[in-house]
Amino acid sequence: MRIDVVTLFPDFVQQCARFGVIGRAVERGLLEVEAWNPRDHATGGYRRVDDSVCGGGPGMVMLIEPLRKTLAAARQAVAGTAPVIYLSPQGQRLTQEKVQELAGLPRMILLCGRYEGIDERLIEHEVDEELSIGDYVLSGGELAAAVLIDAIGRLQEGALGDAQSALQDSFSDGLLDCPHYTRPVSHEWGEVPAVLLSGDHAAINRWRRMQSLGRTWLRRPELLENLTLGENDQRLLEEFKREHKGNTHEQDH
Ligand code: 9WO
Repeated sequence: MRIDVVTLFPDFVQQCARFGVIGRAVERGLLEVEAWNPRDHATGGYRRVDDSVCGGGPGMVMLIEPLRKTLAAARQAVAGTAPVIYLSPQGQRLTQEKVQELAGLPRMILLCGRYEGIDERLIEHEVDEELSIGDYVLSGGELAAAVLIDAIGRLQEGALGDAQSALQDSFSDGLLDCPHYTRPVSHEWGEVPAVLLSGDHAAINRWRRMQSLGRTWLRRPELLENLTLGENDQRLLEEFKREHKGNTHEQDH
């Protein structure tokens, strides 16, 4: 997969693709990340990429033409259509389902704004989708682009080792992850749950599923509203709720 990023800070974006799982995916040719700087396509002595806000108000707005030329250059770089995705607080909220959809594309172009934003006419004519990683305003779209590159990059086939299969990701089925433990088995802060030491993989998988369901119920119940749980999952969640109520009752005394 190839991701082209239009950004005033290309070094930042390239650095984000150099480490860990994403760095290895790039080294293995599973992922390609290219950055394009609108300042390279700005004209005039000052190579302006922004201008004052029409109607007055604080800050600056990114100009149409440098972005238009940069997008044209990015499209021309590699054949094939690529959706243009603008990272903005006004976008559709990013979900794992959306990440999985995007991870299946051969190419995409990410557009990162700065200042107060981008001239609306550029968005209307060039942007296919707006995506938000959360309801907060950052200094620019680059960190959101880095999040998207990471979430998509780790889903590229071969990016994760077998032991880290993305298919095991709890969020891949809409649930929160189960707790994880490592050595020492005994610590002043507690013991590793015995089931994880039992070698009984069916029991371990059952415990992990119950923990994912239970944690989702406790911490993000709204996620369960979007899911249709099978009979087994419903039984596991009920068992978790009974145990949780029992523990909470103990804690009250
Ligand atoms: C700046 C600003 C200042 C005062 C009042 C309102 C304001 N809105 C903005 C603003 O949205 N600036 C953006 C900066 C313009 C587009 C790029 N920037 C950005 C993207 N900030 N936060 C994001 C972002 C992207 C994806 N998901 C969450 C946040």
